[in-house]
Amino acid sequence: MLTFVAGKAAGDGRLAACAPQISFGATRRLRITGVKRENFLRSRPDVGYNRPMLQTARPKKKSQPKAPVHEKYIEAFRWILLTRTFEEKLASMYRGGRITGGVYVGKGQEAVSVACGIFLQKGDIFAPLIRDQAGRSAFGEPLVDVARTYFGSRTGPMRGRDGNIHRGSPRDGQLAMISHLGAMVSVVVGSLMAKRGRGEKNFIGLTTIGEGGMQTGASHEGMNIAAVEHVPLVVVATNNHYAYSTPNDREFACANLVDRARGYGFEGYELDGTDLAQCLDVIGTAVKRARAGRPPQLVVASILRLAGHGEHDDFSYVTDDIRKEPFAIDCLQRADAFIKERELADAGTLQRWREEAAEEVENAFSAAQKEPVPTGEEEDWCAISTRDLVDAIE
Ligand SMILES: Cc1ncc(C[n+]2csc(CCOP(=O)(O)OP(=O)(O)O)c2C)c(N)n1
Ligand SMILES: [Mg+2]
Repeated sequence: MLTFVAGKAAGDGRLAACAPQISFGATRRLRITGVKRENFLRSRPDVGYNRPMLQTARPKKKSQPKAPVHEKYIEAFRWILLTRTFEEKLASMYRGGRITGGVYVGKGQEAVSVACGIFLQKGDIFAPLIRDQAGRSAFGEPLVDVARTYFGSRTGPMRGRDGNIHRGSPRDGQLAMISHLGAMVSVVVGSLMAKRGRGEKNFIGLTTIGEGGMQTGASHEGMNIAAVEHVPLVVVATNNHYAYSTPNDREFACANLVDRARGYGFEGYELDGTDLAQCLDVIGTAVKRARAGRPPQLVVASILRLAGHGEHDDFSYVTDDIRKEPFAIDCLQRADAFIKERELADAGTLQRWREEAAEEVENAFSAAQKEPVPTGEEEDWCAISTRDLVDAIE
């Protein structure tokens, strides 16, 4: 089994460093023996937070032509912009007491997420998690349906029965997430097996998971059965360095999560999730390979969660040192700088995109706010039945 490791993109945002610089060969392996467990990752210069990512990109010479920009770069950037604008508004409404229940945002994670949704086609299955608004939007979820879910509108996809993020649209291939971490992997595997059994062709499934969720028994079982059944699955794991307030060194002891790909029978890739170009290249490649019948694909992205676990969490446990790490760069700011540097859009166009995003967000919230919530007497509420959901599985 080959393991692919994408190199770390150059910090100056050059695409040359982000184009598919995928080196074929085994990832570096570390044998750690006789090391005191407590905080041992922090004390080692070559693992955990301190481990430099593999640098496979060659320094760009002045005479080299600039690599072409990924054809989906601008589209992806605009989904990120829309998501950030939407979630900032959502967070401010939560703080103003206008949202009931929790609010969870994907700040810093949008470049990875958008790349998860943007390559999927009709007939594919997407099982997103709580930080995947960018991917959900890129795969076709109307923003008004998100606003409807948060406001409990009976017109929304969950008919006002879900408070925030467990919404889905099975008919469109977007599954509603199960809260129990890791559970979605086997749900997607089962859905893919069902599609295969029905004789469908050319479909794939993509699910996302956090580095914390990767440590659950359910995720190990799901990954194993995916490889055993050789289903066309892509698992995109985002290591945002925390599960709630638990840091990496209390979550796992292996040197690198992508090394697990080989153990499961997956093909594995590692990427810098702050770099939109690299996210598009690496996740786009994984999607293509799954569709082409390769073994299941594992992509491990590195970023820092730039918000609390939810809006109730001030994430004061994230130290200043960690906030200065390269993986703490904001993917939106980095993409904005890249667009300016490459002159992909001028300042006026960027401003227009921001205004259009703000308008779309306003429209979604104002439409959803006017809609009625469910009323107990009128609703035929069934806790476990799906018969009254707007979007039943056909
Ligand atoms: C099996 C299980 N245990 C605990 C939880 C509670 N929980 C919800 S999110 C979360 C942290 C998840 O961390 P990670 O997987 O790294 O994703 P992130 O929130 O960082 O995106 C926890 C512990 C859960 N939902 N399921
Ligand atoms: Mg995490």
